[in-house]
Amino acid sequence: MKRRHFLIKTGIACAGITILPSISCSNKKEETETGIFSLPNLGYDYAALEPKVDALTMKIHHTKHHAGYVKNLNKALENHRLKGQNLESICKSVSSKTDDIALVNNGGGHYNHSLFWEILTPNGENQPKGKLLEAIQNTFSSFETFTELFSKTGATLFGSGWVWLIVNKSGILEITSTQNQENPLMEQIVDVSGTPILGLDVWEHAYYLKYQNRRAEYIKNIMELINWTKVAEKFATT
Ligand code: MN3
Repeated sequence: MKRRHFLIKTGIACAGITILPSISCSNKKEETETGIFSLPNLGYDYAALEPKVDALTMKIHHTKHHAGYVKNLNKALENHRLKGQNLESICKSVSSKTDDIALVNNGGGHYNHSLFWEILTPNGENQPKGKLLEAIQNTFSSFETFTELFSKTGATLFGSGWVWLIVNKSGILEITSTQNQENPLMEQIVDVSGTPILGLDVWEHAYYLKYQNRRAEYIKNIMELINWTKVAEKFATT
């Protein structure tokens, strides 16, 4: 808790970074070679998730919030020991030390949002299929129970953060949440670490224009926009 309080007190803008191979990114080659990160394309229009997520929220979220994290990540890396590493490596390497705070906030912000855009689709699927569905049923007893637990975790998270479905160190699916722009790759920072395959942004900026204080309603609706095919691809590579 001391660390989280410190992050808040410093007032450093939170953002995230990620260079997952599967994340679509117009400058992926450049990022891999130079460590300079850029804002990925969404893969769909800002209005494509209407009416569940409104176009203005999507546009501000992408062009202001996410873009800010990318800009501040690149700035934070200028004279940092992790410069030149890819986004996943940066997330895995950051600690709670003062030197890393900007990378936690902005590296996390870039990673988290890149994943978020990727696992949403206008053609949301009701539920996963195949091995991912089997794994969810084995771990949570049913897809419905998983959805209930995942949604409740997001709805009850205090303040700003993310709810995740991860493959943990034992290779088991697990639901977890993180504060601010932290994520489960940050094993030196979070209590529960692993590889995220699904992440949901529950910061107010993700829903407040349309839903105001009704976070649970936002979660219920956005869970109908999940690209389970993409989540299953991520699960298959863990
Ligand atoms: Mn956000």
